[in-house]
Amino acid sequence: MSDLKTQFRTCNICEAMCGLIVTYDETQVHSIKPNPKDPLSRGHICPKAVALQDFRTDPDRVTTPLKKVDGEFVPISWDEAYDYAIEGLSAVQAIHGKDGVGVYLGNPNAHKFGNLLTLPGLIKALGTSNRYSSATADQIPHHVASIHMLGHPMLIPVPDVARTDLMLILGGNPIVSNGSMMTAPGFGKRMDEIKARGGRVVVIDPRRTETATRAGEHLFIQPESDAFLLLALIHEVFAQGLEDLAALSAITEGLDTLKAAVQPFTAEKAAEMTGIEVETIRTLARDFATAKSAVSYARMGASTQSFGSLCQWANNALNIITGNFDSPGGAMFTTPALDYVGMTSRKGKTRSYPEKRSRVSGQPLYNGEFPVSVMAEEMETPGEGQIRAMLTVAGNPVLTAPNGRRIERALEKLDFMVSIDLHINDTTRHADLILPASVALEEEVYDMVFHSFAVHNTAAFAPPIFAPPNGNPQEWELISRLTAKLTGANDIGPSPTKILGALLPQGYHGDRVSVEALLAAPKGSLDLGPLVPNLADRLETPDARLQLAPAVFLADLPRLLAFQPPASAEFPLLMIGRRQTRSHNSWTQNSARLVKGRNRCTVQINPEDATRLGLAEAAEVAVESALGSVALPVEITEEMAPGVVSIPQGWGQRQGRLSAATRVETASINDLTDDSRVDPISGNAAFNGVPVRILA
Ligand SMILES: Nc1nc2c(c(=O)[nH]1)N[C@H]1C(S)=C(S)[C@@H](COP(=O)(O)OP(=O)(O)OC[C@H]3O[C@@H](n4cnc5c(=O)[nH]c(N)nc54)[C@H](O)[C@@H]3O)O[C@H]1N2
Ligand SMILES: Nc1nc2c(c(=O)[nH]1)N[C@H]1C(S)=C(S)[C@@H](COP(=O)(O)OP(=O)(O)OC[C@H]3O[C@@H](n4cnc5c(=O)[nH]c(N)nc54)[C@H](O)[C@@H]3O)O[C@H]1N2
Ligand code: SF4
Ligand SMILES: [Mo]
Repeated sequence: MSDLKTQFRTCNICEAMCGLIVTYDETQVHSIKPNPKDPLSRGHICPKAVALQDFRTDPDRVTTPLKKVDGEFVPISWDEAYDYAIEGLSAVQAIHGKDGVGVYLGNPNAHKFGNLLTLPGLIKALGTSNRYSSATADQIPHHVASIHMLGHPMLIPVPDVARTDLMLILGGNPIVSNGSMMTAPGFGKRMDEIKARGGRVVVIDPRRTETATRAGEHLFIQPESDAFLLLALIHEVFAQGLEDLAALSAITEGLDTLKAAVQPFTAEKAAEMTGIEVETIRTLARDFATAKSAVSYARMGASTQSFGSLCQWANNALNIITGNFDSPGGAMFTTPALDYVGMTSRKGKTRSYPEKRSRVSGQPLYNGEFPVSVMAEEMETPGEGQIRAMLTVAGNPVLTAPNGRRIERALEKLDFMVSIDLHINDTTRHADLILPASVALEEEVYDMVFHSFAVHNTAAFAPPIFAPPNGNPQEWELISRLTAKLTGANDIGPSPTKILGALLPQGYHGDRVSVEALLAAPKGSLDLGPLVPNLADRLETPDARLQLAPAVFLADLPRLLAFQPPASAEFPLLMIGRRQTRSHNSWTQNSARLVKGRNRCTVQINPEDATRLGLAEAAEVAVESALGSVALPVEITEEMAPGVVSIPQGWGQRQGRLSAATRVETASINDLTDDSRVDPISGNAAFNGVPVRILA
């Protein structure tokens, strides 16, 4: 055992950035344990961290470039693969123009700084404006709220969980998800700490989640009605004369406009739409406004719905008018070592938003990307700008985008497709060429994105532990080689670590943080301190003022007022998704240690609804929407609000991957979701509140 080595490393599967201690020898991992001294995660990990080793040794992993020949994938050399990729993409662009190639970037890219630093070069070399990512199936309303209120899409407030006295959580389940746009590993312990100091956590969700149970206070809410609740809370704060912008009053615009705009959004109206009682709403508004500090946090459930942007705007506005913005215990802004906002500052610049609209249905483009909801129609609809070839990098939209089956049909008809991935899966099986990616343990790790959303400022870097198999390049290198081939450049440019080394000195802690300092950090991570008020210096709006009532949100209020839940006699139930501790989106289901045990891909339903429909526990049923049908077992539980059912996201792997040993037949929620349901301001997919029926 003398050759066992140890490394401190950050897990980069999800946003929590847990500190790990990995012991390994030349060929394999011996153990993956939590790092109790990590200043952010403080000893927390989840079962997925241990599976990091499985992604490397997965027998189904793609480990050579694969070319499709007569419908079968055959291994080819890297030289051949690069040439084939460039030929195929260039041929399509020669006939159909630059926009003939579409690009879809999936979630794992956000966790790999090598990809984040090299993909922009590849996209620029392709010159296409047909760009998509999982961000529009997730969080674009947060960015849109920040653009219009604060002037920069990445200037996003984070709940100061360590100091708050009252936390509202709408549409987030951080005990399971480990926090999103809020890096807060070990959230359960953090909630216990809030309560131990006499504070409260109130969860508002159509499902009594793991987070709700541990918080101890939970209110059921009807799907997609959050904006009514948030606007009524604002209405009540004004009505009770409790507004107080504290230090921000000198730099804020639009208080009177906001006050007038929320007039129709009374507690009575919110009660009717949400199912939460009038008195509860009034008391909650008073408690929130009068708490020493309070923070409202609205996440996935409040973002992936028809009113996602209104929710994120109203959520910020509630924090602002109660003095809980940029203030300890409220919503605050990080000062990360790598300051992405500063690097891409928009100060003094005037832009109009949305920057563009999509060709076929006119959906908005933000952050250079069109909504994934329009990707299929952009492939299907002839004319200038039609997508005829796709490049997917770390994405699986057939399972993860709304109306995934339509995407699948559209991919089948493309002239050419390249995927950079780990697996042949429901998306990549349509590719003509698959280029194998390196996995986490084969790469340097530094989190370029999620330090910006962390509840405490830290920084950590670690080198690779193993080399990629078969002498394969690291993923950034393969991306850079494609770029160099496209542009005719002689070399592939600096490594991501080199770029990082040049960027860190320009960040908030440039005097202390460098790659060398991070490598020498005794606990594997540098503690850069708690969140500090800083908004006055950071506002990026053209007039450098905080905009409380941007016109784009006010203009959407009549649509909200006219909203009727879409349940009908034909489709009487409303469907929402859920996340699970032992799976991550659609791609970790090949780890035997994560999928073992009972089939967790079930449709959850309230006992009253189950009885009315004559459904028995564990019975196999069909769940149908206007778009499709899936079969899966029933799970009857008091956790569900009446009238609402839940199916977990990320399942439904049909073919091409999952070796027989670990395969369970499951269903894809996105066979049921509808790509025509979007939040019109941001174009974000409205996954929540899809009308469905259940047939025994
Ligand atoms: N274990 C695990 N962790 C993950 C992931 C994973 O797949 N597995 N995925 C990662 C990713 S990519 C992300 S973006 C984050 C997301 O992290 P979270 O934002 O915490 O997302 P979810 O856990 O899906 O929780 C969303 C909650 O919204 C509720 N909800 C649904 N509709 C509504 C509604 O209309 N109103 C309200 N108020 N609530 C609603 C759901 O019941 C659910 O409890 O998680 C990340 N972490
Ligand atoms: N109905 C419903 N749909 C949802 C959601 C929901 O809550 N409900 N959640 C949405 C959210 S928040 C998100 S973020 C999206 C996620 O949507 P996607 O990003 O499209 O999906 P993932 O499942 O994360 O797919 C990751 C892909 O990357 C591959 N991969 C893993 N690691 C690497 C790597 O290091 N390099 C490369 N090149 N490939 C890799 C995997 O094999 C897989 O094919 O799903 C969205 N879809
Ligand atoms: S919570 Fe996220 S970062 Fe932490 S160990 Fe699990 S997957 Fe990794
Ligand atoms: Mo996500």
